[in-house]
Amino acid sequence: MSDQTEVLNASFTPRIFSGIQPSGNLTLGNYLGALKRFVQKQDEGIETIYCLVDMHAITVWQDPDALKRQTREAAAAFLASGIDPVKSILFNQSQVGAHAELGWLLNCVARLGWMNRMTQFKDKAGKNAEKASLGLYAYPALMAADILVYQATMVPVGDDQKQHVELTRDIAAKFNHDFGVDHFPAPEPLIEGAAARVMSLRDGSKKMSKSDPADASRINMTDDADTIAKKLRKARTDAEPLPETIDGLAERPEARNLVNIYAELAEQTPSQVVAEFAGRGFGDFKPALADLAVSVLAPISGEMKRLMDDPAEIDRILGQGAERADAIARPVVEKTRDIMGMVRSRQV
Ligand code: AQP
Repeated sequence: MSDQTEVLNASFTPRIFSGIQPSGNLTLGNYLGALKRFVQKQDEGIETIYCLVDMHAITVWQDPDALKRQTREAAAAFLASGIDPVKSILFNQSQVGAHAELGWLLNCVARLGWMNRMTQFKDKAGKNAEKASLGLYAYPALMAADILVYQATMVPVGDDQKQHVELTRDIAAKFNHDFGVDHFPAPEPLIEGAAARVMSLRDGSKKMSKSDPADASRINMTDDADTIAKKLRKARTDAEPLPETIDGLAERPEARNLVNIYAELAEQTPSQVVAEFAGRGFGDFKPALADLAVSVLAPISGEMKRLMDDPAEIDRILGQGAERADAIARPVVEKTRDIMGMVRSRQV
């Protein structure tokens, strides 16, 4: 962090914001890259705000009934992973209108050239960019609003989201500069751990993603023990045994991915994992990894099922979280409008 950023951020309450799209089954990538970190941060005594970003999910088509189910299921995944809705604020984005409102204001600050550099749009829109929604293109400005509407100073994310958090800093800096204020902090991406980018089980060059059409490419947080074992058994690897040191994994993306997953699940470093399995083949390693993954995920998926039996309770938690989130976000949006010169005379 530069000295200037440090001075700026020191004038804001330390606050963490992050979100996950309820656009399908949450994956082991979401768990290791995001949820597990969210729980650690919650327990570090910093204010933590976590959001199911349903307005991001609809940047690609979502069946309305499925979106509701996925939102509740994602909330259940947060709670089952250890998010305490008293310690943390947990809600879905669309229930706090300030996100969309600040999103528009920031659309008018962000530059087209910045958006054109965003790799996620290129990946998701693919060759058919003309047919992609305008929302998919503007997604990073809404993400900036999600973070800045809480004046959040830290954003725990997987490695794939780093570019979006950097863009958020650019938008915040341009706003502060254009209006001569220190209204927004420069949020820091927190990217930690061996599994900051969990890769697809079928292709070590692609990240594990909940919207990958191939279910075998990922482990879903709700997969049962047999499914997890089967997916890992079939995971693409090479024929070599595991090397003596992690340097030996440099040109072996699929093997490296499985070692990183093992390390993160076992709370070890990749070097420790390689030292334990050195010289052994995947016939030994994959079943050990499957047992470990099941031991971590089975209690979480069991608790998710229990929570999903009472969707009204999940809705109550999200509603209460939205109230608390709105109390922080509303004054920030109002101040933003004041700074930008919009008349505010309505009595509320
Ligand atoms: N494979 C991954 N490895 C590590 N972290 C990951 N995250 C997602 N996939 C991995 C982290 O999870 C958080 C929420 O991401 P998201 O679901 O909102 O969006 P995404 O990054 O676009 O994830 P998906 O699974 O690929 O979603 P779809 O398929 O709907 O686009 C973020 O912190 C992300 O880094």
